[in-house]
Amino acid sequence: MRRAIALAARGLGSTSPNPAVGCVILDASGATAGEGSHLRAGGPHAEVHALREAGERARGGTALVTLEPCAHTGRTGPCARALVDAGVSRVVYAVADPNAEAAGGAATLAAAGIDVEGGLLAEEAEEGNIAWLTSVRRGRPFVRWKYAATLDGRSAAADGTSRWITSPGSRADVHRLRAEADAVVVGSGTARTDDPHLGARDAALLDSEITQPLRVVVDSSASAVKPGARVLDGSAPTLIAVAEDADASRIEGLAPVVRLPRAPGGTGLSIPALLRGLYERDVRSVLLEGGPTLAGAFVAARAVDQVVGYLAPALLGAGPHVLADAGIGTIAEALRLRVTGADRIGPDLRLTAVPVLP
Ligand code: AOF
Ligand code: ZN
Repeated sequence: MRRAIALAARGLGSTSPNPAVGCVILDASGATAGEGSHLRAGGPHAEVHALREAGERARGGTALVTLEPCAHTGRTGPCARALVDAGVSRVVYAVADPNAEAAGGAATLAAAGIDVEGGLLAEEAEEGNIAWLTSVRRGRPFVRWKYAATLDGRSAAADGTSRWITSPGSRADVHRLRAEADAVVVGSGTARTDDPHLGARDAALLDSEITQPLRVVVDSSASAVKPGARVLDGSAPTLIAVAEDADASRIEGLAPVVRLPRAPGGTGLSIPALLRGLYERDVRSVLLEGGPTLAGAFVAARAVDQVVGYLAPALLGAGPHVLADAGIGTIAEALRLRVTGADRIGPDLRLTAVPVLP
């Protein structure tokens, strides 16, 4: 199963709106007979690739899959049926399929007399497919909020300078997160002051091997994105989200524009409406990159599913904080998190945490 989880990771960033899935087929003697990864939506499922490689050796063998095999005929045929037809005698999967349309594979397999077991290394497999699983369960994209800060939580110095707070290793890691995401989202302040490019680069990969995320600028008053901005360089698609009542004539023609309602009582856009709009565009995972105002609005909307903080061992004592007002006025209202990872990246610390659900 651990191998299947590693195979699933190959599809991260390229299978959306479908899940990243891995599969290993063992023959009757327990030797690996086939391996498969789901690589793109509409393409063969992981089980199909693995069965193809295993051929006759699948008969009497065991299939290990990171997600419950599907029972539906969608863009491809049902994998549960393919496993029955191949004659495997045992199927072990990690996570049950939350997609109502495809679920039911375990029951199909059991009805065919196959020995079925779910839940093996479920936690690890969940983590490897967290974006897709969360988006299906919530009916909106998974949101990962990433920030880089000094140890005292500042994202820039008092004079606005911010390059480079974290080390090259941390910055490379952010590019990996961008490549995994379907969309990278920033607010108008970041667009105005940093003129970010928001593309993914990877020293180990060719540009053509990276699926570039959709670049989204939340520019409610349609005033931050200017002609010549780096997000408009055409190297990846860009979407500008503006308020319904904004005068978008300045930016129409620069990039596709989506008009959204404002947050009730606020000046920014409605975060649920923004996420709905992105989900409708097949976005299943969002990397929220800043700045503090937009991050505050996401936290206020309880729309952050994971926090990834890159902490540089430096102190500033002044300058903007990574998170602005999130509508939290008292300690009892704090958004409590559970740390799921603490890793050193060169001189920096990368902390990963998820909200503790009430
Ligand atoms: C995948 N790859 O390896 C597995 C999936 O759009 P379809 O017809 O390809 O079906 C997608 C659904 O099938 C998906 O939402 C999930 O519930 C199930 N299993 N999907 O894309 C795979 N095993
Ligand atoms: Zn399938």
